[in-house]
Amino acid sequence: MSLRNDWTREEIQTLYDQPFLDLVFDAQSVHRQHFPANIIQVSTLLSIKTGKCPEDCKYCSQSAHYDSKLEAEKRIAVETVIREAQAAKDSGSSRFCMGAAWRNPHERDMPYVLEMVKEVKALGLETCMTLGMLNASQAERLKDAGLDYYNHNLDTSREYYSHIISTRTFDDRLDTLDHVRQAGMKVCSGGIVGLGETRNDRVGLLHELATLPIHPESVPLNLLVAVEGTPLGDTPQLPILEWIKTIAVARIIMPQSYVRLSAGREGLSDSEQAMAFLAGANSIFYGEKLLTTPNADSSRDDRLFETLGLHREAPRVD
Ligand code: SAM
Ligand code: DTB
Ligand code: SF4
Repeated sequence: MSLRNDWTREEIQTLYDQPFLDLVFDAQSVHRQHFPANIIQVSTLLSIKTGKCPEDCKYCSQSAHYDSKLEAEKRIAVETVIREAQAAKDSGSSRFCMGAAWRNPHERDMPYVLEMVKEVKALGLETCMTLGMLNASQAERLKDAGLDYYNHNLDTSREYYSHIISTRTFDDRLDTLDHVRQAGMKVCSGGIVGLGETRNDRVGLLHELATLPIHPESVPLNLLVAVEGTPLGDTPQLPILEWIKTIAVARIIMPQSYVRLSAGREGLSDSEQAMAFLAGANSIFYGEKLLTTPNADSSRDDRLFETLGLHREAPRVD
């Protein structure tokens, strides 16, 4: 199947409406046309500046608007980041993703993040950052320092966006993605399911991602981690099969993108994760913590890889 950027919402809806086994079978078939079977890309996350974020994302433990009991931390030292990155490499991760709870990086933060990119890259890891909105010049400087990927999620449909975040717009997100592309970096962009959105919003999110001029190379699909103290702290869990369907549809409409099982893996059984891989997911976040919430246990992930006969992808560094 060739790459398409003209998917309609109706076509995406129709994919969701197929019998579950047909959908998962098609997704795995598409997956095998574009990727080697049984290879999973593994990323490790680190929060380089935690909490007190001025944005009001209703799901987030780090927003200053809510009382999530999270302990805020100032920027952590570059040496600490490098130590963590080396440990991530030693445990088999190919990409190191550094996240900051900023609306956007200030100019005074740029030397700090640029140095970090250079040093993490020098370890032979792929580099990724998620720092909020970027202007064109910041994107270019990150690219020049050696940043491979920039993570900036669309998170939900355009229509539902203002129900979840009021301090920025959906178009602000698209502008940053455009700056990242123009600078020549790879795009990591996906979303969250289980925010209380409808199926139609999930269709809308996938439609926005799959009709970008170039598909994001990496599509993280997060299952809401309901954090106490945030407005979504009591949200009932989305049925897991709906999440698996979302993965399968993403795999079919963006066949060359890595689809990442992101937040929310901690509570899933081995069989549920195996089904997500069958539906075409081929990437995970590995390590004890995501940014601020617990992740699936590393030794459990190692056993799961062993049981399923999955192998880690090596870093793809130039
Ligand atoms: N501040 C930056 C931003 O929002 O772009 C980067 C960090 S932010 C934590 C990165 C992504 O993590 C969000 O876009 C969202 O998709 C995901 N995320 C944050 N909190 C989450 C939660 N409680 N459950 C699931 N995903 C979450
Ligand atoms: C993404 O889509 N998910 C990651 C990464 N990109 C930065 C973050 C998940 C955060 C989950 C909540 C937390 O640990 O704070
Ligand atoms: Fe801030 Fe990002 Fe959390 Fe939103 S998701 S509150 S922008 S850290």
